[in-house]
Amino acid sequence: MPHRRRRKDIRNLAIIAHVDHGKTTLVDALLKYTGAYDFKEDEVAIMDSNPLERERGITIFSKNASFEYKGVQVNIVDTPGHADFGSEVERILKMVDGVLLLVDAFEGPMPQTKFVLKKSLELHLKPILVINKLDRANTRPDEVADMTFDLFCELNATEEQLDFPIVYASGKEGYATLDPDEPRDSMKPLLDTILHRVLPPVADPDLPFQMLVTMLDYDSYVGRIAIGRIFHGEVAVGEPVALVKRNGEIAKGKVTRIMKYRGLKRIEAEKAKAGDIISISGIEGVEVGETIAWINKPKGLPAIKIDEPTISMNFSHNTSPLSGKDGGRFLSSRDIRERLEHEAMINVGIKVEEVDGAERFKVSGRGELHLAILIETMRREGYEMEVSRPQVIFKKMGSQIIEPVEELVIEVDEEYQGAVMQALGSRKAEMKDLKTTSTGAVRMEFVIASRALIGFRSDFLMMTRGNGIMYQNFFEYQTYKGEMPTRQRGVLIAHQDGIAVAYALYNLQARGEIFVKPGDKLYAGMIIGVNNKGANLVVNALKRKKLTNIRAAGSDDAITLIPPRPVTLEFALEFIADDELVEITPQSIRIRKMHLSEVERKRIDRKQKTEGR
Ligand SMILES: Nc1nc2c(ncn2[C@@H]2O[C@H](COP(=O)(O)OP(=O)(O)OP(=O)(O)O)[C@@H](O)[C@H]2O)c(=O)[nH]1
Ligand SMILES: [Mg+2]
Repeated sequence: MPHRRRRKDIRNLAIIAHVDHGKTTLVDALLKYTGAYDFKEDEVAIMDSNPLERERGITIFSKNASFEYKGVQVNIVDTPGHADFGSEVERILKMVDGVLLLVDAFEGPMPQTKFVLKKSLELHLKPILVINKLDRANTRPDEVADMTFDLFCELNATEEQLDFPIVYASGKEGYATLDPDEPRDSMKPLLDTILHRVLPPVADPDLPFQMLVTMLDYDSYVGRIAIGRIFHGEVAVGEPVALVKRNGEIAKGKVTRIMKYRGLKRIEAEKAKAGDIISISGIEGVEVGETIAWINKPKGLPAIKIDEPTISMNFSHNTSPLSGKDGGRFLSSRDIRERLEHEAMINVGIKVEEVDGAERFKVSGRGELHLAILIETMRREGYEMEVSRPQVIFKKMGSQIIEPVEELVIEVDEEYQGAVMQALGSRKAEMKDLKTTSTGAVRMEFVIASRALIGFRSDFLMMTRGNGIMYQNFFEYQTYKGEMPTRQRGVLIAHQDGIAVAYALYNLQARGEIFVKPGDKLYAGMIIGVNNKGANLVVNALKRKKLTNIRAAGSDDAITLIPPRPVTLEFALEFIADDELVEITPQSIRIRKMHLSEVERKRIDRKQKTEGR
C-alpha cells in the first residue's frame, strides 16, 4: 500500500452508546477539562442545546464540538442514543477515524450498544471502550468489560479491533482512569488514550478537493449548509466547486462561506483542508451523501446509504371546531405543505407525499420519536394540525409482503413477568432469551413486529406501574405476521360542544381514565377518556348537578376528582385507533374521532359491516 499522509495535528472521533449511557455528559467533562467551554455553575449537557432536548433530557440532533489537547485539535461528534436516530449515527461514523464506545458500568451493553458497535466494526474503526458512570452504586466494571468483549466477538471483530483499550470513567464527576483501583482525579487518561489510539486522519492536501456531506443545516440567510469532512485537497471561500449527486450527475456551485468548529462555536474561515470537519454554504440543492468536489475533476466519494423510512402518518390542517382558537398562526394546508417540504429537504429520512388531492400529506420517518419531534417542533413554531395513527411501512419481496420487526429487551421485577409475557404473546412476539440479572430483575429478549409495538409502551408502563425498562431496536424485515390485536379499551366521546364540568367528570371517572379537567373546552366527537368496558360511549361531560335544595348549591366545588391523565403527544399517538386523530395546537393536544358526528360514525360503521359480510 502506498504511504498515506496523515495529519497529526487533528483527530476526528464520535461518541456512541445506548441511550442515556452518558455521552453528552462525558463531552461536558472533556470540554471542561480542556477549557474549551466556560461552564457556568450547574450547567450540564451543554451540547443538548435544543429546547426539546433539554426538556426530554435526550440528544436528538448530533452535534460537533472541538477542543485542543497537547497541541492537537480534537473534533468530537456527540450522537443521539435513541434507536430512531441509528441511521444518522451510521452516517456520522463515515466522517470520523475513531469512536468512544460508552457502556454504563452498571447496565452493561444494551441493544443500541450492539447496533452502533456493529456499524463501527463494519467500517473498520477501532473503538475505545469507556466504561462509564463509575460513580454509581453497584457498578460491575469487570463484568461489563467481559460482556462487551463477548459482544465484539459475536459481531466478528478482527484481532486488532478486539485489542481495544478500556478506560473507566465518570463523566458526571469528571474523571477517567485506566485502572478502577487507581486514584481518580482527571480526564487526562482518556484524553491520552484518544491521542494514542485514534488514528490521525488520512489527508492529502495535494489531491483534488473532495468533501463528503454527512449532515445538513439551514439558515434563512445563506440557505442550505453542508456539513462534512474534507477527505482530500483544499477549499477556499469564493472558489467554484462541483456537486456530485448520488446518481452521478454534476451540478455547479460556489463556496460562499466556510465554518470550522472551535469549542461549541462555529467560526468563519477563509479556507480548509483535508482532515477538517467543516460546514460550507453556497451549494444549492446539496443533499446528504453527496460529494462536493474540485470543479475541474469532479469525482464522487463512495455514496452513503440512506435508510428508508419505517413508519408514516397522515398530516392535515386542523379541522376541529377549536381550530385557530389556541393561538396557532399557521393553519392552512398550504402552510403545512410548505413547512413539511422544507423539513424533507434538510431532515434525512423524512419523506413527504401528497394524498387526497393535496389536502393531506403522508409523512414518513424513521420511527415514532422521529415524527413526534417534527410535530412538536412545528407546534412550537405556531402550526396547528391533525395527524393519524402511525402506520408501519410494509415492503414487497417478490409476491410476499414483508414487515419490519424489532428486537425488544425488557427488564422487570419478577412479579410483572407473567403479565408482560402474556401481553407480548398475544402480539405474536417470539422470546429469544430470559435471564435473571445480578440485581434479581428478569431480563427478557423478544423479536416482535414493529406494528405490534405501537401502543404497547403505554400498556407496559401501566402494567408495571412505571417500574419496567423497555428498549426496542429495528432488527430486520420478515414475512407479514397477520392480524394484530387492536386497542381493547373503548373511549368516552363528548356529545356536544361546551366546557367540561366537574360534576359530570366525577360521574364518568368510574368508567376509566379521564383525559380532561373541569373548564377544558370540549367539542362533539372529542375523546375525553377511556371506557374500560370496551365499547365506545358518547357521554355528557357538560352536565351540572341539579340544585334540588339550598344545601346542594355550590357543592360542585367539593367534588374530588382523580387527576386526569396528561395527554402528551407520545401518549396520544400510541393511544389512537385507526378512526381517530390527534389534534395538535400550540397550546393543546386533543384526541378526537375522525368523524365528529355520531350519526356519521354510525353510518360508516354500518357500511363497513355490510361490506365485510
Ligand atoms: N451517576 C452518573 N450519572 C451520569 C453520568 N453521566 C451521565 N449521567 C446521567 O445519565 C443521564 C443521561 O446522561 P446523558 O449524558 O444525557 O446521556 P446520553 O448518552 O447523552 O443520552 P442520549 O443522548 O439521549 O442517548 C443523565 O441523567 C445524566 O445526569 C455519570 O458519569 N454518572
Ligand atoms: Mg446525549
